[in-house]
Amino acid sequence: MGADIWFTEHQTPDVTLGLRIIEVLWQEDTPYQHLLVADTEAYGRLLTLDGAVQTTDRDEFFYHEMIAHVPLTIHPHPQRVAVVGGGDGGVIREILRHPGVKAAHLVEIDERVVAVARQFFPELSAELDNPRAHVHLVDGIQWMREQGAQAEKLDVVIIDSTDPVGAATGLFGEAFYRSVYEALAPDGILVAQTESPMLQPHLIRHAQAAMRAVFPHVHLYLAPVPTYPSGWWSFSLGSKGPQPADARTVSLPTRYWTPAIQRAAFVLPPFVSELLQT
Ligand code: AG3
Repeated sequence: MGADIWFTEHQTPDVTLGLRIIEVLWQEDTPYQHLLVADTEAYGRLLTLDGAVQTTDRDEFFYHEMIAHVPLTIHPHPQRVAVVGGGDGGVIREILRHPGVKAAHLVEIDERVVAVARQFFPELSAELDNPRAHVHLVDGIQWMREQGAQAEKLDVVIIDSTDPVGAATGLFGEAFYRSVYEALAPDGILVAQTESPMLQPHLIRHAQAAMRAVFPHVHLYLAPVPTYPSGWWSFSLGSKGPQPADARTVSLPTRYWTPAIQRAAFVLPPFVSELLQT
């Protein structure tokens, strides 16, 4: 039994997650947020930003596999992919498992997240040095606006943001989704993490409505992420054409994602589908 030191995330004013800490390895205030790395008894190494769990060594695969492989198999032939946020590199790692992908862009505003991930999360960040990965340490909102004017369009855009507070709020709105739409090729697909159906239903409703104002096809899918608020997470998918039912069956070295899990993830319980009716 370890020392009695706990990390506590105040997920809502009324709900917390507590993880027993073995050792705090790093803490700093970056220009954007408070960053902490610690080893925990239950979930291994932990990364938090402004007190919110971003990832742990033991449960990162649920989230990174489900945010990456779902759009990459629904798209018929993804070659150019961009991730906004996700400075830890976990989504890039999953994207690069698809041999057809020629370029995976990471657009992260906080260079300290990338640096700390390289130091403390070698398995997550290893693929950032892959020649197919391109790291841009800039504001994703601005970068996406500029992409619309580029001749080469993106096939898949993945928003791996923090919660919609502070700087990340703009990543959940109609204006940003419109710039993603402009940056996407004709078959393009957007996926964004959209928080917990149990604890943030209003946020899902808001993000889905904003996406529907821009994309002709909008879907929601669900997956467990044990250390995130309520342990159950949502992803919103906007598509210019390809549909979840068209997903290619590919074989990948995964621990949670499979083609059957993916099909099941789009089956929504009634209280969640009700959220989507405006
Ligand atoms: N980005 C989504 C984190 C949201 C978690 N929210 C919370 N704990 N309150 C994770 C980044 C992983 N690449």
